[in-house]
Amino acid sequence: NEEPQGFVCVPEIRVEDDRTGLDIETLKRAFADNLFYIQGKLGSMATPNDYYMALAYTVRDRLLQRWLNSAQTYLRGDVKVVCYLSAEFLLGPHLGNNLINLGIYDRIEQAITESGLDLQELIAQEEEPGLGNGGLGRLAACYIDSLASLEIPAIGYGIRYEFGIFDQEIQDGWQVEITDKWLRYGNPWEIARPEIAVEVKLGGYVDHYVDDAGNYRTHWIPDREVHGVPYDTPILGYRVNTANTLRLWKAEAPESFDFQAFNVGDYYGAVDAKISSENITKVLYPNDEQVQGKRLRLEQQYFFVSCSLQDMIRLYLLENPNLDNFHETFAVQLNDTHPSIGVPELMRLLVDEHHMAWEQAWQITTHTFAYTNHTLLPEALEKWSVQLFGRVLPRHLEIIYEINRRFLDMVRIRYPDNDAKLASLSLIDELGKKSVRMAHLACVGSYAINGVAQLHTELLKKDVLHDFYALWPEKFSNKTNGVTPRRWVVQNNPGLSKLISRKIGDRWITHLDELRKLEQFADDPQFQAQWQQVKQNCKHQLTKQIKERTGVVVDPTSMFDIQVKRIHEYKRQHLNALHIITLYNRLKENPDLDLQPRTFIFGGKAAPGYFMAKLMIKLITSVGEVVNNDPDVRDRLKVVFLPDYNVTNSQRVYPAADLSEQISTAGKEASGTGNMKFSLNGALTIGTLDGANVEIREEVGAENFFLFGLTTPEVKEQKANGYNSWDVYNANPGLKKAIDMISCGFFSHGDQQLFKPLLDSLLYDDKYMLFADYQDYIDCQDRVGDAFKHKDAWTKMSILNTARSGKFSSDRAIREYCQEIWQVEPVPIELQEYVQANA
Ligand code: 6GP
Repeated sequence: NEEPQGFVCVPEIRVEDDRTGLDIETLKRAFADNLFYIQGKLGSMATPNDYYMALAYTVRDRLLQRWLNSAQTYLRGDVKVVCYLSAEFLLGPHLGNNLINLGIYDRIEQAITESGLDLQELIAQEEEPGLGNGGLGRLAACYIDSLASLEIPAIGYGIRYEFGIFDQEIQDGWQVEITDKWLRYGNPWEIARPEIAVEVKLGGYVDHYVDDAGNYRTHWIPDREVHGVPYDTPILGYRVNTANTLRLWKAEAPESFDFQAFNVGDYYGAVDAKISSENITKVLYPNDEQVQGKRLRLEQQYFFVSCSLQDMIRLYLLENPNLDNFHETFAVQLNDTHPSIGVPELMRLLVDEHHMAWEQAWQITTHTFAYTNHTLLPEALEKWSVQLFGRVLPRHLEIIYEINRRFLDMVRIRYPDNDAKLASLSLIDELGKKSVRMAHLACVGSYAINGVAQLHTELLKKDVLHDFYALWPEKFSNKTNGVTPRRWVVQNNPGLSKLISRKIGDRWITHLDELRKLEQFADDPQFQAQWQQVKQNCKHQLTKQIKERTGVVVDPTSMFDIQVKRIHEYKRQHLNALHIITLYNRLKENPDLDLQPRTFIFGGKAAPGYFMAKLMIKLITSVGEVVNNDPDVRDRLKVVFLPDYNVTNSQRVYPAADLSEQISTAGKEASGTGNMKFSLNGALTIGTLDGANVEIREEVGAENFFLFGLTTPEVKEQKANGYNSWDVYNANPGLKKAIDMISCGFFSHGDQQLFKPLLDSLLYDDKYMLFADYQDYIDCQDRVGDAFKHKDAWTKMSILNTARSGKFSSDRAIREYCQEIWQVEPVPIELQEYVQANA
């Protein structure tokens, strides 16, 4: 019968067929097939990207069965699912990670080599999805990796930005931002699901009325509606059958708009409306820890949260008759306050759309959400002016007022006649321009609140959220951050991984505490030599990359002293620069000084609107220009600014580090996660008692950590006692000289104005206490320089750093969240030989 049969009956899919087989010949054929049938190319005309795409599809085919089986298993009624709501997921490239997690890296490498190609080159083709700014977004990516690896049912919900974090170029020493067109050549890892798109309302007004049965009802009449289309990406666990879903929402104009406008002849008006709707997910706001009070940003937040909650409700109602036990199926984590609009949105969905009584809806809501705070910086605490809020989300503003009314009634009972308490706890800031405090909304609407390192959580309880802590101490707990050892050791440091596995087996990859077994070899000369060799290889690779990307030639035997992270005054990259200038001056005074050669490597992006941060980049590159080219230095110091620091580029950086710079002002860095990646890869830390540095030092031992600087209470005390940086400057000749050189144009071709804003902020304010910490930092760096000269002792410290960093696995962190906050259990996935086509 030659007639096409249609799809009346779809046959079952046999999964162990040519499309999923894992022997080398099958892999090679699948790769060639995909090149031909998907990319439409023959080898002779294929670009490197075509090859990458063909390989990506070959790998994707091999994880689809896990993905479908996982989804089907979770649909069963009795599974509790974690929903991680985050405006950012800084994933990094998928291909290498999926090869490792699937356990097919070596086979694929062989198949690709036998096809006459180079696997590393194909992996390098992938445009990374840079859908995040920094720590917060990267943490979300580590956490979804761990959730899948621990076989926890989970969905990551976020935004499919068309343009992620900008690409950074350095021109004439300044940062230049380039649009990140990451979707330009297509994205083989995502599958669009337009059939389950949802509608999101915006703007307009609210109608209150009594229905025929006498019930109070609310009707929100929006002035705009937008479609949310989910794009799903599989997130594979490490060597398990679990493949969870990352569901990112894209905004599209609803069809109806076009038709309406078409009928009245306003075709261009319709197109305008379409463009304006689609703008919602156009671009990631590139600010890290600095709120951008823009209407579009609020629309982004509401858009993805509403889509996600509607999606959860849809899924829930597939299996349940009503929403009464919604919170028993979903644990929803708010990754900072960006998704905290979820609290009034869930209330609206339950009360307005599903006609639930307020009290019951509030019970469900406050048993659904948990909130993680990621920063203590006041400029990062989100507030929305009531006026703007009411214009975008009129119904939510009403709901927030009602939540607040009930909340403050409770506060009044707890603190009678205490107006100050009411004002400080209220969801509405009444001072100046009235605004909604999103952190307060998150606290009131959540059953659990956590910080991301011990010190940070203590400071939350003491300062920022003190009044909430007094009210509900039982809601608070600490969950120290962690990073995934799959990406941050196995993938980015294969040499080290193999060395470790040869010594202690490979269970450490999922049980990172087992790295402790390395301690016994810390003094073993043979092991030390192997350890050094691995580090040296990594430094060679980075040296090559530095040459290619910046033209600077560095010495791989020098100490690699590295600071990579967003550029921020509180992170104090300029303190690091002052150290470089200080060493430079010593060499100028005494060219024959026996100085430990160092390569200073910086990387990081500045928010495009953050002038001071951009000036810090210019300072670093300017100092580099002078130092790198001064013959007196005789190459003993080199300064490199690696452009476009992102996940891909970072993977060469951590393994090559000798020294990790974690030098923020005490009390400012919530946790840090780069600090963990460095330590795991055997770098020693020079750091303040800030964020997770405190715990890293506790774990690795004070003798294996270079500590300097004021403590958090000391910072506070000095400020209270009228800290004056001008006096410190005048009293410290080394510091004074460094500052004066910048000021007189030594690093700026005589331009005395260029760095003035930066210097003025240091000399007349020094909010982040650089001058207060300067001398201690320099002294500590001298100890680092001396220690590095003793190769064996240094190597021992390096081994012990790796061996004792097991705590900083995101698996440990996720286990704590599962047990202490979400109350969820692993659900192992069975691989069925057949995927039921009609299931
Ligand atoms: C960051 C914190 O600055 C960093 O210390 C922490 O490790 C990371 O979050 C993960 O918890 N915060 C942000 O990136 C941010 O935007 C609003 O906070």
